[in-house]
Amino acid sequence: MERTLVVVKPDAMQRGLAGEIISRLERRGLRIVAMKMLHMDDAMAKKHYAVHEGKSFFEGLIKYITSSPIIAAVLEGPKAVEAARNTMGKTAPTEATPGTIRGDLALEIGYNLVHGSDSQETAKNEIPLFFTPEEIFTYERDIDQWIIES
Ligand code: DAT
Ligand code: MG
Repeated sequence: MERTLVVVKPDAMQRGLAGEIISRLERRGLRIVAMKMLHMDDAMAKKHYAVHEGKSFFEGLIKYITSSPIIAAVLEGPKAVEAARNTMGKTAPTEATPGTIRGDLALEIGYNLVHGSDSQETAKNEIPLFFTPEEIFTYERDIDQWIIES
């Protein structure tokens, strides 16, 4: 089953939106298979956002993502990457459709509340930075038979 990394970013934690964000993804049908709260340090942030190194917003992004504790989670489901990204909405919140997390709850690109892996390959690289294999659970929910076609 496909997996994706979700991070509830510092602004969401400060605004008390962690439950709302996780709830929207969970209600969509995605299965939580790992979750933890942590405060990312500089080195971890730079690894996570390595692809953006050298861009004008990189330093601000590192400062922001390390400014407060965050919640990291691995969510699982059919097309989990696409489902999570669509539920989050476009990167720039003013371009995000109403009904999405960013479209409903955010205004600025630098405070867009949530991170989601952008491909299966990215997810496979991002997840091990946050979780050991033992911290990721394999299980089924009774309700899965009404959410996930076998
Ligand atoms: P996403 O988080 O939707 O995957 P991304 O990977 O392109 O977007 O960028 C990572 C984060 O960096 C993004 O959530 C917010 C910030 N960011 C991206 N582009 C930016 C820009 N042009 N100006 C300021 N911040 C930006
Ligand atoms: Mg990205």
